[in-house]
Amino acid sequence: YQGHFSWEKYLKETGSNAAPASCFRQSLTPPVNEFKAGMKLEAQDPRNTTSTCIATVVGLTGSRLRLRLDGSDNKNDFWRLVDSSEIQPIGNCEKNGGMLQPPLGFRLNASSWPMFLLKTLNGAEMAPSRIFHKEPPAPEQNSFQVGMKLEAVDRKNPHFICPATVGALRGVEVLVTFDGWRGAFDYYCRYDSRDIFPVGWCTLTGDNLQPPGSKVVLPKSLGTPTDGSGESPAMNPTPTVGRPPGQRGRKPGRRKTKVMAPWSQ
Ligand code: MLY
Repeated sequence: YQGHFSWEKYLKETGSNAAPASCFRQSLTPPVNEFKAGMKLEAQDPRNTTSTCIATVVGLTGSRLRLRLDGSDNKNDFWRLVDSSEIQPIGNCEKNGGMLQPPLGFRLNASSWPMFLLKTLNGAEMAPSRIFHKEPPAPEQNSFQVGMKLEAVDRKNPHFICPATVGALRGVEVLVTFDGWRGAFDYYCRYDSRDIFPVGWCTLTGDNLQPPGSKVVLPKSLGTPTDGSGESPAMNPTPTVGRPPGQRGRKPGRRKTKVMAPWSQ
């Protein structure tokens, strides 16, 4: 169940095409997620990619894991596919001659790291190596085209996967733009990024695809609307009159009006 959003209807309504699956560095049949909350594994520290840390699975969503580095806080969770090369079974780092590192922002004194490591691994449930999947190979070249539709991680809110459009190409990079949102969430990534997926990915994995935002984004040639309403969806307009400047969004106590988007089922 994906909040009534239907790609089939949406592609028709917008007269657009999905990027072919061969454009992406993703498995054609998404990898099964056999991880369980509480399992421990090794992960690259996203804030310090040269260090390998211990991570705990704190959530599961489709083919992805919500991870938290042991010894870190709960404000820096990150998401990885079960076929990411940035996660490994415990023991892998040492096997390759490396040493497990405390995460950036380790909440204890650095000198207590060895004892912390012993304690965190003692009696822990370690994710078995058979539930890790090999990362798919990268396509040979960037074969995206401007206007193609895809599903993409919102990097500012990485638990969200959202309908998106290729906004531009720049060598090996693609500009990911989020449908129905102004530019604030856009980003360039490599064509073989693990954060972009073919249309239908979330349906296959059971991950939760967000519906598009409701801002009508006009083609650049028609000029940019300058109403200053920021990133708030247009379908839920809130008059600025009578409200303190800078305070945006919904009036307290007022219920969001349910508006049917044309691409809803
Ligand atoms: N609280 C945020 C959420 C925005 C999400 C946008 N993504 C889906 C592209 C906001 O309203 O700004």
